[in-house]
Amino acid sequence: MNKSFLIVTLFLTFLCKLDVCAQVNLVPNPSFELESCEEMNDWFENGITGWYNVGLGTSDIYNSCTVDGVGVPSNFAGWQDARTGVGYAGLIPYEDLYFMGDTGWFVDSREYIQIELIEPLVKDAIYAVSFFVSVADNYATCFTSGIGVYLSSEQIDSDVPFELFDYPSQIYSTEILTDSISWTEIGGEFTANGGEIYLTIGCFKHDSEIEIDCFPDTVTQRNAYYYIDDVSVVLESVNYLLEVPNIFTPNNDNDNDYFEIITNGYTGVDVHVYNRWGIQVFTSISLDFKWNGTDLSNGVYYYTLELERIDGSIDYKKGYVQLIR
Ligand SMILES: [Ca+2]
Ligand SMILES: [Ca+2]
Ligand SMILES: [Ca+2]
Repeated sequence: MNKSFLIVTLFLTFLCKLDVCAQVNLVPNPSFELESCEEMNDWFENGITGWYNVGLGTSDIYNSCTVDGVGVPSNFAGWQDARTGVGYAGLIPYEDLYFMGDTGWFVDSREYIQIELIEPLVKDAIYAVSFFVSVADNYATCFTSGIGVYLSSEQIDSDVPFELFDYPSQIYSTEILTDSISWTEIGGEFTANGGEIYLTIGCFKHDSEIEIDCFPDTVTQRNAYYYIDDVSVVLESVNYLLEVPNIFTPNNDNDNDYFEIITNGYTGVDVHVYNRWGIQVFTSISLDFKWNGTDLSNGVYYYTLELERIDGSIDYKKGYVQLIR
């Protein structure tokens, strides 16, 4: 009996309309702005709204309300207007042999900044990911390629100062970045595995894997330094998937024992199941619902499904499911 199990499969690909989801940036505070100038003092301890330093790096935040070395447009690292707003970030994606107190010398020195996205990425959905950089030319003695974005479901962190995170950045610059006058966009498309909710910016490649170009007489402290502004993660398309069985066999043989659905791209459901007299026998608002038919008799039951898409619109499906013990 179980071998006769049939599945009704509905595959949908939905391209976002501009007015529906193309404008939603999943990065909160994408432009590194402050709620108040006092927030600046909290950067190294707790971060600013949304953003924080990773591990023991000392990435920087700049804002026009501060003149103390980290102002905008003029600051210790160089001179740059914000691309939008009045604030931006800055970090070292590459540094060779950084000496810090008595803790020693480091190769592959890196700094990173991180933020938690507004919502996790959806499996198999395609996102446009981008951010802008500009060389901080008072501080940098080198230009590099390799600075990029790593999207992960787990938060990444380290107790080792300036440790390189050896993760595969999904979006990164293959070009060496040299522009200190304007902002250069680093961007691309990313197909999500699903569940990514942390976005980290920095260089995730070893020195040997990136292009580095330093000023000729730079010997002791070779480092690149880039300002960063306007980080964006925007949904472009989703592969919506819905599989609903038309039969289930709750006899505890681990084969089709539940009425349940397989979905992708949906954020919520409202399911109702009725018997032949129109009496509701089951309901749930969990996408992971599993109904074993309780103690109901064999027969045909009627279901309705309302599924909420990630953009908030609703798909409706109704049909019959057969219960056979
Ligand atoms: Ca900004
Ligand atoms: Ca500049
Ligand atoms: Ca079964």
